[in-house]
This record gives sequence, C-alpha cells and structure tokens, in this order.
Amino acid sequence: MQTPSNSIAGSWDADGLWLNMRLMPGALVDGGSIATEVSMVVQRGLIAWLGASHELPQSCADLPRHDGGGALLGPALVDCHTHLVYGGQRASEFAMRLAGASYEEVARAGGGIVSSVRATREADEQTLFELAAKRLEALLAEGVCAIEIKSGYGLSLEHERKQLRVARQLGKAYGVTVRTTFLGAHALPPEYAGRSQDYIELVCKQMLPALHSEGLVDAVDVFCERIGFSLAETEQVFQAAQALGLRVKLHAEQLSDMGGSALAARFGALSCDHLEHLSSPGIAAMKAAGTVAVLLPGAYYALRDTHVPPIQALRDAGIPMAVSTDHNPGTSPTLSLLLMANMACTLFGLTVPEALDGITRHAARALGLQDTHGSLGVGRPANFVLWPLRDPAELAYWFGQRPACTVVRQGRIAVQPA
Ligand code: DI6
Ligand code: FE
Repeated sequence: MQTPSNSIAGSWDADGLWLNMRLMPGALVDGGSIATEVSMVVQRGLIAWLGASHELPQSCADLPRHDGGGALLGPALVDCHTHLVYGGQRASEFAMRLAGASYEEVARAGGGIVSSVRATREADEQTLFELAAKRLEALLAEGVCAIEIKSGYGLSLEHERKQLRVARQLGKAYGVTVRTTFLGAHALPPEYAGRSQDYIELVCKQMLPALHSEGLVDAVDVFCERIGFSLAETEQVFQAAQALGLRVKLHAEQLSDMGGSALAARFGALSCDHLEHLSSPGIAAMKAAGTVAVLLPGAYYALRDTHVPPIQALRDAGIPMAVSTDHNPGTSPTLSLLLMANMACTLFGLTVPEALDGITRHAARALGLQDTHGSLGVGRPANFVLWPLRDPAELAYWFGQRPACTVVRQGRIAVQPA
C-alpha cells in the first residue's frame, strides 16, 4: 500500500504542555466543562492532566509548549456509520430521482446498491484503498479520529473480504481508529435473485465465520427494509453474530416501520440507525437495551424525505442520539460530519449541544468506544481538536466550508490550519 500524504509518518508528537485554550461545553467524560482558561498535558500519547490553567502543577511548567492561541478545545469527532469503501459513483441515480423516480424504484430497476456492487467487484484492493483514502482524508481534515466502515458492496466472501481489508489498511495507514462492520446482508446479489434464504445462509454459515476468523469484523449490520432483508432474515444474521460473540447494529425503519429496532434491541444492539419511521415499541426496546439512536440527516436530505425521526420521543426517553454521515454513493455522498451536525439541527430539530454530543460522545458509544473516544479525560488517548472559533455553536452554524483546526489523533498532531 502507498503511504498517504498526511499519514502518521507525516505527523508529529503531541506530547507536552498545551496552553491557552477554552474547553468546549460538555467536553469532559462526565459531560461537564471548565469555565476558565484551560491547559492540558499530553504524555506518551495520553492525556496526563487537564484543568484550569491556574491549577497547573508546577512540575509541568518545563514541558515543551504548544500554544492553543485561545482556541476551543474539544474531543475529536467520531463518524459512527459509513460505507466508505466502494467503486464507482451513482450520479445518474441522482438525476433519475430528480426526474421523479423513488429510491425504491431505482433499486427495483437494477440500480441502487447492486450497481455499486458491480463497480466494487471490478475494482482491486489497491484501487479501493486509493478511492477510500481520499474520502477518509476529507473526514480527517475536519477533526474525525474514529470511524466505522461497513462492507456490503461486495456481497460475496471474496469481495466483502476485500472491502474489510481496505478498511483495516486505512486505519493503519492514517493512525485512525477504524471499527469494521460486516454488512453482507445489505442487498441480494444478482446471482441469488429469488433465493434470498440461500444467500442469508451463505452470509451466516460461510461469509461471517470466515471473515470473523480473519479478524476483519468488529460488528454486524443488516439492511432491514422492504428492498433489503426481512425481520426473520435479520434475526438469522443476528443469531449468527451472537454465536460468534459479535455486537450488532441495524439499518432500521428508514423507509418503513419494519419493527427492526425492537428486534435489534433484543440482541443488545450497539445502535439502530436512520429511524425515520421508528415507533414507540422500538423506542421502549432501545431504551431498555441501552441502544444508541444514530441519525443520518444526509440520507434524509438526499432522498428528499419528509418523515422526520421521532426526535422528541427519543429525547423524552433519554436515548443517546448520535449523528453520522452515512457516507455512501447512493443516498448520502457527503464527506462532512459538521454539515451533518448542521442538518441534524435544521432538518431534525436537534439543539446545538445535542448535535455536538451526536458527533462525539454518543457516536463513540454507538461503536462501543465510549471509554476511549468522544470526550476528554485524564488517562484517555490524546484525540482532540483545537477550533479557532469564538462560539461553540459555530461548529453547527457554518455550513459548506471546513473550519481551520488543529487535530491531534492518537497522540500525533495530524492536521494543522494551512
Ligand atoms: N445505508 C444503506 O445501506 C442504504 N441506505 C443507507 O442509508 C443504501 C446505500 C446505497 O444506496 O448504496
Ligand atoms: Fe447506511
């Protein structure tokens, strides 16, 4: 694999004393903040001290210094739902939808996911790596330090493996935390047309066990939808995941209320994602299971959907709401998590603090990474961003531009303002 231009090799150590910063509201592990100017000590890639500058221990005063310049200090961002690795693009479907076709009609006409499957199968590993690396670089430049990457455009053992291997390679090459999710049950591959049950058996009995044994799978997902897989098929995949000790997630209630969220919650799902058509039994089950609701306003926007997820009911139930790009070539070809925070506010009615929690602490929880990512605390890996902004709300307020920022990822200064 080629070394990308802003890889870990091109970054440098963040160890030392970081001075002259303001802490983002809610940035600390306990959800709190510190009202006065703060400093932070990074040692061997971990946060060794964080507090009000006037309380800095004398013993730290001689460490190498980094001037924060009065910037806002926040946890690095987490993108908890992406389909980053694929070949081709689907601009023609965008045009078809603008001309009146629905997403389901495009899919049933042989476009949709299956058209990305064709392009992904044709691409070799190196090509897929290079394509996905460019996408990843855009996300990283905006402050992302951890990302979930799903398979699901291969739909055979060989091609799902290729996608997941690329996801792992991206993590190594860029010094970024990558959680892989096996989404073999994303769509029915053409060679299994009319034989959905046979394909699900292949997924459960061959693909998942093989990819898991190769260390390529951190979690398992299904596209549970009229144009995806049924509730019963979803349950079969979840049983196979459970037998291997793997956590599950679900593309649930995006286009219709299939009852997928309640099923996923019964399997202790990390998250249920989309949720435009989520109803109260699903909410109750998610609450009981501690499942995170992942909101994907990019897909809602791109499909010109009008059915908003039940935000107030999720809020009333106290269910953590994450926000993610859902980057994919069909329904959410965006590479800006901050734009998604903006859309979560403007389209779904989240408050700014909810949107910011959604791209940090709750997104980390949706990946099972809440002990290391998504908030700041002593002993945690140094994954943080310095935003040269006045008001924290600016993170969700500006859109269509990338704010200048300094990103420290896994203890390395990985991005700096140009
Ligand atoms: N995630 C998905 O898996 C589907 N929608 C979504 O938000 C479809 C992705 C695609 O059309 O390629
Ligand atoms: Fe998705």
